[in-house]
Amino acid sequence: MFEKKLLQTLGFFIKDGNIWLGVKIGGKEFGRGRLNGFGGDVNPGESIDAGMIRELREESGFEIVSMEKRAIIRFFFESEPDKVREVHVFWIFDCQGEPTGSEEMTTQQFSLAGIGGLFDRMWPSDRLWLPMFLSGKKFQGRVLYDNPENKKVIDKKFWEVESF
Ligand code: 6OG
Repeated sequence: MFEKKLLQTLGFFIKDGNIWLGVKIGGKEFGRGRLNGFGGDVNPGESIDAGMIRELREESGFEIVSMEKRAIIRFFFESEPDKVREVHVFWIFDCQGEPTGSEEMTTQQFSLAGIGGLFDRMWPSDRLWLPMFLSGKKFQGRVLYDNPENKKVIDKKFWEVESF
């Protein structure tokens, strides 16, 4: 079994044809400089939903009004064989407040129509599952990378689910 399971959230706020993304500028080295949705580790004793709400507030300043879980993706790295990152991915429909960003993340909105042009700035497996996410499907998946520095996708599998 995997000795270390990191339970994490990842949320994409999508409204009026735009998607809000952040660039990690501080915090842990993992994923720094990449465009990504917002999220992070779920705290001990915290629900996954509450973790998502807190992370978006902390990283972007937005307060979630409505959201839905759409995917659970387990990310593995060959270089860390005993570790799995179980990432719960949310579609965020509506938020209140202003995007302030934070010391850890910048907050920017992009046209959803141009998402294909952003894949080069994201984690390399995002182009494999983000279109499925954006089409509104519910799914689970697993992705195996070589290591967090090189970020080469070795294997991947995604399958639709009715519910979680
Ligand atoms: P911190 O460890 O910085 O939060 N995350 C990933 N997102 C994508 N798109 N691809 C991955 O492939 C990911 N692994 C983790 C979960 C990490 C944040 O990054 C997400 C969290 O939102 C490896 O606290």
